[in-house]
Amino acid sequence: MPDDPAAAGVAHPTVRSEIDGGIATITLDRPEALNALTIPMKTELLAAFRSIARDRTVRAVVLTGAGRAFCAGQDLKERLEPDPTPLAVELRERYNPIIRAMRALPQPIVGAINGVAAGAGASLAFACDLRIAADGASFVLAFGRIGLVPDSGATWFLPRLVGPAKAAELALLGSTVSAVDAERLGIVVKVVAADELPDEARAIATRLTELAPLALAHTKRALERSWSVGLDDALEDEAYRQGIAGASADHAEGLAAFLDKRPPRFTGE
Ligand code: LHQ
Repeated sequence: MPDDPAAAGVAHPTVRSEIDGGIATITLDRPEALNALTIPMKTELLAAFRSIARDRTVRAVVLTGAGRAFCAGQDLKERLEPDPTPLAVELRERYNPIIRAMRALPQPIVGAINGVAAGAGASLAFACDLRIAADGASFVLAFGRIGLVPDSGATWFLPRLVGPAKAAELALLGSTVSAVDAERLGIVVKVVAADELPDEARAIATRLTELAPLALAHTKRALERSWSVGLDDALEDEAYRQGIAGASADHAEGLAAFLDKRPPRFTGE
């Protein structure tokens, strides 16, 4: 699959990626269809994450949607076009690489959930490291309503975010989770007024840009790994990662800044 959206024949980009002050903001940009995911859009989104992964000037990422929705999941109208890609192939070749790229990204991703996140759109939100939501946002596990199974990581993320009992309820009943309930369940860290969401998301991302990039990348990886290993392995993994972080220039800078009573200036080295 081409990495370059232009090579994929994309006339009007449906994913915007802007970098400013060490923060990459990725905006899903098909508001007329509630940012439902088409093939070009998935190609562009994957390309955006791959490009950010290589960009050492980016310290944090914000993922959001244009208009009133975060993302309505798979574009269902595209599925009705002649000869659609079989679903298993679509997932393996287009959705799963995006989820893997998000989880493998060294930089933390803040999901700024501006509106409804449905189906694979909810999965995209779950794949972020942190989420904040606008007060009108919601999460809809819409898969069952159209005879499908939760996908793009939803069955993996959901029990980890909300516990097995609530995950079963949400996945099986496909209930809509309001922003307030999402905060109560721990899916989002904060709910804010819609017009405050971009600034709030940027404020969280800015805090992340002020931390040591290497340590953040290892923290993200260690948290992820903790789900598949026992305590013994987790302890060893922490020791391994701390060995790397402890030998970094950023750790020396953190110590020096503490002693000097000044903010640290981390470089990622
Ligand atoms: C849409 C969509 C949409 C196209 C709103 N597609 N146009 C992965 C692998 C491959 C294939 C299968 O699926 C998957 C995973 C999935 O993502 S499955 C789940 C797919 N998503 C859904 O089932 C959600 C469908 N959408 C809805 O249920 C509603 O639109 C929600 C609850 C998101 C929002 O409802 P409303 O606020 O009432 O908006 P609306 O329904 O009026 O939608 C506004 C427009 O957006 C409308 O277009 P129109 O031209 O009539 O104004 C919709 O057709 C369009 N739209 N979702 N997924």
